[in-house]
Amino acid sequence: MKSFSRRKFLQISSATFASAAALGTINHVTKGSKLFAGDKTKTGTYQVPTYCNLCFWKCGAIATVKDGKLWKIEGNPLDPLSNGRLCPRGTGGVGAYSDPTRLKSPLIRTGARGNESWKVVTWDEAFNYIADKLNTIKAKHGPEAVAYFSHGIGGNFIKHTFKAFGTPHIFAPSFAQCRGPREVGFELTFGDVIGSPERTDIKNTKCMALIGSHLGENMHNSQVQELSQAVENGASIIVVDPRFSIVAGKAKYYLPIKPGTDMALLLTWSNILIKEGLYDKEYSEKYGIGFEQFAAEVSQYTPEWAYTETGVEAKLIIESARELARYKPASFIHPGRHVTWYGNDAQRSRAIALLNALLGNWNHKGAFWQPTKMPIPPYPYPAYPEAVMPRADNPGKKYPWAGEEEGLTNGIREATITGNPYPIKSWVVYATNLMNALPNQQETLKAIQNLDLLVTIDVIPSEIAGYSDVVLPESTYLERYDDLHSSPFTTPFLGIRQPVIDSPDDQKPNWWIAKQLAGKLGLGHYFPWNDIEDYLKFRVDKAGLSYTELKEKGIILGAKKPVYIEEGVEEKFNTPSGKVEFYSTQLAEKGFDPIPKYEKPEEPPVGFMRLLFGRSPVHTFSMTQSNPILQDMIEENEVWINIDIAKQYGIKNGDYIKLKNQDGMVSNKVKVKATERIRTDCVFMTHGFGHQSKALFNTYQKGASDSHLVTKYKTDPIMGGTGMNINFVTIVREA
Ligand SMILES: Nc1nc2c(c(=O)[nH]1)N[C@H]1C(S)=C(S)[C@@H](COP(=O)(O)OP(=O)(O)OC[C@H]3O[C@@H](n4cnc5c(=O)[nH]c(N)nc54)[C@H](O)[C@@H]3O)O[C@H]1N2
Ligand SMILES: Nc1nc2c(c(=O)[nH]1)N[C@H]1C(S)=C(S)[C@@H](COP(=O)(O)OP(=O)(O)OC[C@H]3O[C@@H](n4cnc5c(=O)[nH]c(N)nc54)[C@H](O)[C@@H]3O)O[C@H]1N2
Ligand code: SF4
Ligand SMILES: [Mo]
Repeated sequence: MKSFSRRKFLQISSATFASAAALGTINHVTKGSKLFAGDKTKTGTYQVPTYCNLCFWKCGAIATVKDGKLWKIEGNPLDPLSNGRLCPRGTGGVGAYSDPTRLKSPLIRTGARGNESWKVVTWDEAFNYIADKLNTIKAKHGPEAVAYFSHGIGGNFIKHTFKAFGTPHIFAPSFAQCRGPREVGFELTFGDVIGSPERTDIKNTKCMALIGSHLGENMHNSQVQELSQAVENGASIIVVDPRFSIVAGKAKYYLPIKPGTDMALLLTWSNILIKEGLYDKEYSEKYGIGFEQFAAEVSQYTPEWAYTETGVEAKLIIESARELARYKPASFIHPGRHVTWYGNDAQRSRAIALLNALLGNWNHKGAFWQPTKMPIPPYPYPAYPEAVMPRADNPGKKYPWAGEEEGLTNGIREATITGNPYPIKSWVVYATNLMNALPNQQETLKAIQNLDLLVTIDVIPSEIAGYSDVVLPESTYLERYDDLHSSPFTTPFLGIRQPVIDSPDDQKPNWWIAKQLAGKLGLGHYFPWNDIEDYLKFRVDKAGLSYTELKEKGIILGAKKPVYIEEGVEEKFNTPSGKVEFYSTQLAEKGFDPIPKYEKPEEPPVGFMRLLFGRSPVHTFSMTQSNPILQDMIEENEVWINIDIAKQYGIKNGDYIKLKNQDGMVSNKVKVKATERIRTDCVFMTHGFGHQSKALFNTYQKGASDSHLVTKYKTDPIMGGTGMNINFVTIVREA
């Protein structure tokens, strides 16, 4: 309670809620004012509309430059994602520019991998080195031996280079380490995915249940703004979390669930809705298939039984179920986002989808909307070469519902370690810190040892950069153009990212890197445009929109389309049966449970607690801890420990301890937050701290790294994602 950063943490969190409600009070650009897009020769003050890159939500933003200096970044009021307000991270974007740890020039490794010793080289030398190695690998092993990893829109152009190179191995951690199970669970049930931004109608809801999703710490801007609107409108919020999160403080019902037992709760809620006749009977009969089997299956899950599994009182389970039913169809169970928890995550997501089906809320106001998107024609590139070999990340389609677009990061790591089904010899890594994003760092290191070439393109010297053979410094988002942004949302829109200020050193934008590298690889014809603006203008023109207007405003809105199913219209579902699949024949055919079942989670060994983790409201993953502005707000993470457990160990708030996991892995020292706001069987810390890269000198070893302690993971048999909430830790007192 007394620690400085804890006080700040609470201030920030409540300020976020308060300010999200107070839209329009900030001093943003008034409509019609002239925006001098990209003009860096101007003295005085000018503004450039762009979109944020402090996380992958891509809020429309307006940067102000004063006498050649980057001054501030605010939300673009035209942008439907930000509504003119950025989250604290976005506002701290100025610090991405001034980060003292930034990579300045291309580097080639001189010492052993991981030693972080480098020689500075020119871009040409770096490209020659990379192209030479890639061509050798291609000649010997085929293009499939190269894997490209990226996260976020900035990876698009280099992705194009590697598709042209001929590899099918394109990866992002956002599937197998993040939201993959949710998309699979919903697709199997409704025939459609949730997508990003989530198609949740938080703004209009009357009742929403959050299963872990810690909105308010998870700062995805639009959702947090909508949440604060919902709270203001008096919506009932139900929070299910072993930890009393920030949003739990806004909840009507808080269910302090035993970690890993959510399936018991979800199936029991379903049973209550059916038994008490509170579900949408007409909807289930008309649109559902296998409802009878589902009802029979869940009838075994009683609230009294659920109490023994979840630790949540039967009365609370019943009341919260009734609350959800009371407001249907304007009530829903939020599908969550980071759902790779226990390895049965696709089934848990299916249980969430099925509960929503019982509420008859799919594509209904106050629950889920149907996405609309501004159609922007793609650039007419030559066709990519066909892959000769089948993918190596999911041999024999062992995981039938593994996504191909984002691939199985963990699967390709496995193939790199074993050489099966064939050798993988190079990783090219753009804007993802694989050392921290993937569970089990030792496995990642093992895979790296088998590579002939590891290239990282980053803005700062991340951990994965530290193990790379070549490191390429990218210009930050404030210094570059990027691909056009049109996400599926409630309003179709188009956004542009454009340079606000010059790069301070020898950093270059991703599109330039992609094009140069393609040239060196003999693939120059895949980049028929000369300059990024030719590319952007071409696509915007083709869409029948004005490039000049886009540059000036940053955002162009499309015509609104209906986002809810209209009253009386026959609903359609893109499942094999054309119905909402309470019973999944698809799953049954592949040998999986057609209806989700409860499995007991593994218990912690004596003296151990489950390691849980989540988001810091002012940081993004492991990418912002060195940002001076955000660091000033929160410099290190804390470990939440139940106050009674802390007493048993004789530790108090503000003490430093270490954590040791079930495999003997010991963390950095980390500050204790002894609190009643967490159960006794788990501890919690925010992800991304405890950096091991020495070159991140201003954040090196500050706080502890959850990634370091996540040595164990459980692979989801349906989609291949990595459940990571299955590690246990014990407390090691500092001497
Ligand atoms: N500030 C900030 N915001 C972000 C991000 C960021 O880096 N920084 N990243 C974004 C991204 S990509 C993602 S995926 C999201 C992730 O954010 P969310 O999807 O909202 O959250 P999770 O990581 O799933 O869950 C963390 C919460 O789940 C609780 N929890 C842990 N185990 C269990 C359990 O067994 N049962 C239940 N019911 N709860 C449990 C934890 O106590 C914690 O409150 O955040 C997004 N927003
Ligand atoms: N233990 C553990 N593992 C997790 C999670 C967790 O909570 N705990 N969360 C999971 C989730 S939900 C997700 S989505 C993933 C996220 O995983 P990642 O997307 O890998 O997230 P980061 O670790 O922040 O790595 C992002 C990297 O991009 C770099 N970067 C930032 N901006 C730019 C840019 O403009 N250009 C370039 N070239 N690089 C840039 C950053 O410096 C950083 O090194 O991690 C997953 N893994
Ligand atoms: S949610 Fe925050 S960090 Fe992410 S894009 Fe929006 S303003 Fe930037
Ligand atoms: Mo994520």
